[in-house]
Amino acid sequence: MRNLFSSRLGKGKDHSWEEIEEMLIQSDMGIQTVDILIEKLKKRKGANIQEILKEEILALFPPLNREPIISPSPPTVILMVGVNGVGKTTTIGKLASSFIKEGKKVLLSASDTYRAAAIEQLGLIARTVGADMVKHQYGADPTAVTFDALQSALARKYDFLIIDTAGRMHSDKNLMEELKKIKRVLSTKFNYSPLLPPQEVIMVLDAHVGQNSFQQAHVFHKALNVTGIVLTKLDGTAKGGIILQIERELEIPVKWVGVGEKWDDLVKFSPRDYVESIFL
Ligand SMILES: Nc1nc2c(ncn2[C@@H]2O[C@H](COP(=O)(O)OP(=O)(O)OP(=O)(O)O)[C@@H](O)[C@H]2O)c(=O)[nH]1
Ligand SMILES: [Mg+2]
Repeated sequence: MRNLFSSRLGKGKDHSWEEIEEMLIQSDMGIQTVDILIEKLKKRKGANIQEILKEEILALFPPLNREPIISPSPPTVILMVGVNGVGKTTTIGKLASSFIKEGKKVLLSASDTYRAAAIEQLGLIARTVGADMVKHQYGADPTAVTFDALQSALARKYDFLIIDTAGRMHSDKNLMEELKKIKRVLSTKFNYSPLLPPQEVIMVLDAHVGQNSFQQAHVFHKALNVTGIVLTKLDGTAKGGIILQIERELEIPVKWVGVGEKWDDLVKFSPRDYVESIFL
């Protein structure tokens, strides 16, 4: 993500609009956003194109609430969803670790009963960060595991319950229905808080995927009403412009970004920091 534009927008260089447009498109912002940005840039005269771009990109971010939603009565339930391999389970470890550092009690639900070794992977994370875990056998109904986990979180007074789910393509109707069922069971059977569980439906996206992430988010949001996005793997060469497109067009706040594989490699997303980082 770093140095995305500055090396190509050297001071004192002249750039055609086509060049600037191409550069913005390559950042994954989406054509619509790029068009708006180019229109705005054309209206502004000034020698320092970098500074103007920074200001205009920042101004395009909508005023969304990017703070985590916390239930007034515990537990706060976080349902993690997304396609295969994007970093859902790793992000659960990062979130659990940060909550535990704040002195909170965290329970994990091994509701990915499908992928080989998924339960062991979550179990290892739980042991490492100091969380507890509810699990069933492989092949068990993920809704049943989730049900047990929330019952247990209520009975044993956990502050957070984080639910791991199996990766699934947004185009797979049956698996999307399964997620809807998990969500429905949480909010209809466990009415313990004015904010019905799950308080957060967090969709995890991989920054390397680029434009297809927008499609994924669109479909998951329609099915589940996603409350926040985590964009992972921004430590690589990915550009992250998709953040702007998702916030503008779907109005889902990006709450965190993943910047590595260690537990503390999860940072709260801020548009200002993002804009500064792409112009380093
Ligand atoms: N570099 C980097 N790697 C990451 C980040 N987040 C996750 N990963 C890596 O991405 C890979 C997949 O992570 P998982 O957490 O297992 O992904 P998942 O979405 O749970 O995968 P499935 O359960 O199989 O759908 C692992 O190798 C992680 O270490 C990140 O922010 N940066
Ligand atoms: Mg996983």
